[in-house]
Amino acid sequence: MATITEPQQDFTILPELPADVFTAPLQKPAHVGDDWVEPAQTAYTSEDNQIWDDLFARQMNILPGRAATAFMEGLEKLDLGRGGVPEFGKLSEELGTLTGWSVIPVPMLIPDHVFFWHLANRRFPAGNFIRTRETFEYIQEPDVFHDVFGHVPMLTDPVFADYMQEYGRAGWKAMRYNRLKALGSLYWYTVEFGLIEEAPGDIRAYGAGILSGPTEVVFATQAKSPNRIMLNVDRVMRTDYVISDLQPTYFVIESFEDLYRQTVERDFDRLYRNLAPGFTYANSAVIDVDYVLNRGTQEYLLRGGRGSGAEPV
Ligand code: HBI
Ligand code: FE
Repeated sequence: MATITEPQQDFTILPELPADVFTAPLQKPAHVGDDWVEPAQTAYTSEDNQIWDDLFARQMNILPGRAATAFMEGLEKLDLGRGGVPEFGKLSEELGTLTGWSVIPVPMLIPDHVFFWHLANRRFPAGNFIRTRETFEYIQEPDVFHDVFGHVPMLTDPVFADYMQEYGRAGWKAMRYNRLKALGSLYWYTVEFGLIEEAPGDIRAYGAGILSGPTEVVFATQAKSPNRIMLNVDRVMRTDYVISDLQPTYFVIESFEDLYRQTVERDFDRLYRNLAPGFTYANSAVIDVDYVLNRGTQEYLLRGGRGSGAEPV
């Protein structure tokens, strides 16, 4: 098979999305440009700020001992509990000093190639809006609490910060091979739902999807249902994912250096050429090459998951 040659790798220029590349269509609001960046951060009401404070307090009751050390240190470095929704300008200044990242406001989910482009330039797109009391427990869309509380602390870790940028840069190649979904799976199982084994048997969460809600923190690190498998980038990119319920499987890294190394050393050309069009493995599958830390009972999934009101055991 012919090798697909790389395009000019100028990551400062927003790439064109070819019409024949598969990605979810999103309706761009009229007030944002092609970069999808909001002209300004939302002016939050006092109720909005109170929601942030209550969400913050709730998570701080659950996270110690369950969240990765790097995450807890990031929260502290950025002082995200100073009260109210953080101001992105100030946050970007502080984060810029630490690792050169900034936080920019976006209205909603943005297209994959625009998202990758921002990451490749060390800009983290964060949802502008905040959830309401009605959706306090669970929302599927990324709001400012998920994005800023969940993601931004990890960007204070120099190695993780580099991983995120490399991830964004990898988007160009995924687009050329029409494999954005496969690369999305790597994001899902690391940045959103990743676990790290900090010491033998000491499993902590570093994924923002876990850390920004109350239920999955305990489920991911302690429950009997899910599989916990050592991360293999090649395997993860062949694995399906669902966005509407607790995960049947979590992938565990030994260190952020290891995650970074596995990703930059991966021969993505070879991987993309060999991938089937869809995903090969179900999200609950355990396969023979896996290094399994815990084989889950899948009780939660088998009892019907979120829709059935099953206990997250
Ligand atoms: N948009 N606002 C926002 N936040 C995301 O996390 C995000 C996105 N668009 C696309 C996207 N993520 C995916 O490319 C990744 O989940 C792989
Ligand atoms: Fe997220």
